[in-house]
Amino acid sequence: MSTFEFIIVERQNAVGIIKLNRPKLLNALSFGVFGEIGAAVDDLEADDAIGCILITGSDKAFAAGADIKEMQPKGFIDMFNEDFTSIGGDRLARCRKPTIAAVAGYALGGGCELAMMCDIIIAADTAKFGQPEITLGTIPGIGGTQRLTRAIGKSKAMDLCLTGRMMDAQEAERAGLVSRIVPADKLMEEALAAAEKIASMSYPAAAMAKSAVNRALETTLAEGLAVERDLFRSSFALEDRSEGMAAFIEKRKPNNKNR
Ligand code: CO8
Repeated sequence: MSTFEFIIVERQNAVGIIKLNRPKLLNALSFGVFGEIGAAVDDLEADDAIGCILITGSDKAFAAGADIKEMQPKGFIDMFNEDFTSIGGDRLARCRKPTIAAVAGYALGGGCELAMMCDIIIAADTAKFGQPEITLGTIPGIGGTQRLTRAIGKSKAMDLCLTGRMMDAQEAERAGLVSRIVPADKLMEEALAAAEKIASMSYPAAAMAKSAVNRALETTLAEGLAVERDLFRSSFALEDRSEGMAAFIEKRKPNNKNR
């Protein structure tokens, strides 16, 4: 089990919670923070008791971006040599277990990119999303031009990446970036309820659904439909599938064994 300086990791029932914990710097994502997120995902993914991972920040900021003070003195070769896509950052996107970002306050730059690495973004009504890197003379580096464009389309992604403006929770929901908006004081309650619901499902079925939805972003419709069909058929090899249908017929809750 890893120990952490910049994040707090808790387990609540079957949910693993990663809370970014640099409140004075609005959870600025230093290389240390990214490394710890990666280690926490490793731990939670390996833990059979965990069925869903929830990442969150503070009331004021999910994360206000990569740590500008840490990056400022670096040159091209420093950033070229930093493996910032495989640590923490993209590690979350490669997590096999379902992931939720619970976002209140600022989710800017790397913060917005971190949220977009999750399967679902639940936003407090205080959430603000943006890719302000252009104002610093740089561009998004861990998915802001790619995942954002796929999520909200070219025109709005260009608008955000070229002007650096922020969009509020309502605009983000209309644009399809977030799945739902909840009152700020209910964010953790609602996000945890969603995470616990997901964790109560058959884990292999959830992994299949996640894998199939993600494939939709990477491939043609015909190829994606073929993948979906194969995974659907494969689910008939699961004990949980047989149990789930029997439970429906017998009007009782399924007893998932995650196999
Ligand atoms: N990095 C470092 N420190 C930060 C950051 C940041 N991203 N954001 C805020 N802080 C610090 C401030 O410097 C301040 O520290 P101090 O008290 O020591 O001066 C403290 O947090 C509080 O911030 P503010 O006083 O500025 O708070 P305000 O409420 O006035 O403003 C804002 C809040 C609007 C969020 C403002 O802080 C802001 O604009 N922050 C920067 C946002 C930004 O530009 N983010 C993009 C960063 S670049 C990036 O994310 C590239 C990602 C590519 C991947 C890289 C992998 C390594």
